[in-house]
Amino acid sequence: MRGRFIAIEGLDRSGKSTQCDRLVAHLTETTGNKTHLFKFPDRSTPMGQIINQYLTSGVALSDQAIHLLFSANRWERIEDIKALLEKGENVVLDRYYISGIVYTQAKGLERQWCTNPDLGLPVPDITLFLTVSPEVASQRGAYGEERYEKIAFQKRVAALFHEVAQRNCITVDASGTEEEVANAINQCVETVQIGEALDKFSGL
Ligand code: FDM
Ligand code: MG
Repeated sequence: MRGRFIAIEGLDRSGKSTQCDRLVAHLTETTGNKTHLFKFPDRSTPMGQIINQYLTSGVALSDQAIHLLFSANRWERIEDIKALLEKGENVVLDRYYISGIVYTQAKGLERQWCTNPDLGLPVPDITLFLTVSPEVASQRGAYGEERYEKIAFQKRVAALFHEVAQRNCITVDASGTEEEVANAINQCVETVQIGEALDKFSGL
């Protein structure tokens, strides 16, 4: 049987990375199979390095160009992800195409335009959306260091995330303790049915 394919989405400083690490450990233990974490953007690739410069040092790129780079950065890792799933290993994603779409749409670009480059990517078995208010997130360590970590922008992203999550995600309250959030995530993940074939993303 193929591995489990789980994505975690949320605002900046919603605790995604911590929870992804915990979920990897949990899946390794409970399924007995290797579990891999992929983080998007993957800043280690050549495209990821341009993305990193854009996020951290204000390199100028048009909204369209950076959007396509974020999407290309997913496509450049997808064959590796599929191969692991087919071997029966699990894959956890720290952000995926929903982040890609809502962060760019929050800048004022059209939903359909934002969606197009990601059409055809494999759909996760479950996408968890960690909710935390932009105000609470902004109190967390090192907030404001990166380009999008501004409350007004995060509020626009949050509104889009909430709308999209209704049909595409399981929402998890991420304002509790690390332990409480991890338990809620583990419960959601246990109920997931794993189909043999991966669906192809056809829109939100
Ligand atoms: N981000 C992330 C996007 O704007 N588009 C994308 O496709 C992805 C994957 O990049 F503000 C934004 C979200 C965030 C920033 O992500 C860096 P991390 O997860 O904070 O490293
Ligand atoms: Mg961030």
